[in-house]
Amino acid sequence: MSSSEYIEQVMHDLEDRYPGQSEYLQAVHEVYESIQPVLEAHPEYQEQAILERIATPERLISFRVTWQDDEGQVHVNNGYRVQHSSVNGPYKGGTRFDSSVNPSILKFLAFEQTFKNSLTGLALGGGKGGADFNPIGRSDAEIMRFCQAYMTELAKYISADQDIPAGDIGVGHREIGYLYGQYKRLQGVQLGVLTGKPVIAHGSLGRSEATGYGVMYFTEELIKSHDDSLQDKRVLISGTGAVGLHAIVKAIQLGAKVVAVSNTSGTLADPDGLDLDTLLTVIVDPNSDLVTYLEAHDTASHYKEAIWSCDIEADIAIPCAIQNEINAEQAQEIIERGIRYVIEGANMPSTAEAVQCFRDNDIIFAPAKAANAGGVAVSGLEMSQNAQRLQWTFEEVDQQLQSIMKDIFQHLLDTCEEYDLDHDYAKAANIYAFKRIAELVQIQGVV
Ligand code: 2IT
Repeated sequence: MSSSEYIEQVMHDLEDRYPGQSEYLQAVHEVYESIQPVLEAHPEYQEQAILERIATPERLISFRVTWQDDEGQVHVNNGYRVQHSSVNGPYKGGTRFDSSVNPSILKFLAFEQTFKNSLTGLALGGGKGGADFNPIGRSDAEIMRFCQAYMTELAKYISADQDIPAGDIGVGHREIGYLYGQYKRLQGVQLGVLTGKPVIAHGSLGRSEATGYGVMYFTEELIKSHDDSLQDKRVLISGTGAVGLHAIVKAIQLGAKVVAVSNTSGTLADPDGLDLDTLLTVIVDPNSDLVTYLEAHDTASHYKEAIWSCDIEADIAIPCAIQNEINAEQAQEIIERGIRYVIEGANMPSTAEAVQCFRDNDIIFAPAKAANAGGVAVSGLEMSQNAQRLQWTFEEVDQQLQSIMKDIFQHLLDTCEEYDLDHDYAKAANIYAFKRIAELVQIQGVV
């Protein structure tokens, strides 16, 4: 069978086995359509079923989470942990609490995480977990009981050397604190069993900022390599969670103008650039939303629509909200409004059709698995600090983050050159990570 037939057969097989797991199939397809040159150089990968072994999670743990709300009502949620790949180290990846969580979404995230983690150069395998629990509107006590119930099941499967969860959408310092406390109650002290811990609980300085800052460090490298600069570039950023918030801060620090931001309360825009101090006050206050910004700056505008559907001119788009937030139609529209660079801050925020549209229009596109790897990279540094029983300074962590993001971009440039990919950084990230993972699978034998 030719290598393209092999890829096609594996994709057909996955579609037959996992009908309806659209996000998972989308993520695998995006990688496997890029790696034909590697398969051609390694015909033995077919007999060894390397594609099947890389796409299939080593383990998918699924459990019931039973908890009681403040009124005494008992609820049942579905909890999961996808232990996708351990070939590059212990399973590592975040935890998402959101009503959209299902096996397809967690399998896509764990698959992506495996590739992302291998790009960091650290010894990290891939995993992801979560629950279809919606934390919005829940009291602190309810969040604590939910986290305790979730960890009561999960604790059986994780440890500092085996599987190290962190946060993601719906899981921040507070949740990690409760999850950590419950793990300790059940299994004893293990500092490094979770990352993204509050700094006082021996989390890493700079972990909260790492994904957003990393996205901007990566963007700076990429723009420089195109003989361009971030200075005064007009930037659109969706999402005001941990990733979006810190991307906004770093973008402005690096000289760019953030001309629009968005979250579930709509889109806020100012063609002259939004004011960082007011924006920070509005974003971090749980009792206000983006409209509040207008009280201090009436030159700005607020729209109810998603940022990608608003008529705002800009140079760079940085989607930091959620998977598949940019569809083909919106991709076409933002290109018409002047966007030349798209850097993914969220995991897989562009649909396959949107990515194709960027490619067809020569937009410089950076995939999440490279651009947002700074978060998990600093999680890796948190594991090192916990193992050393030391806490590094913010500057030390930030320095290492910058150097990791620079190295990732360099790997993409080198891969583009080696495989004659022009500036197809998505393909380069897939090829670079796939080569490493495939070799790791091979050298560890048939297991
Ligand atoms: O998507 C991601 O890379 C994360 N949610 C961070 C994972 C981690 O283990 O820090």
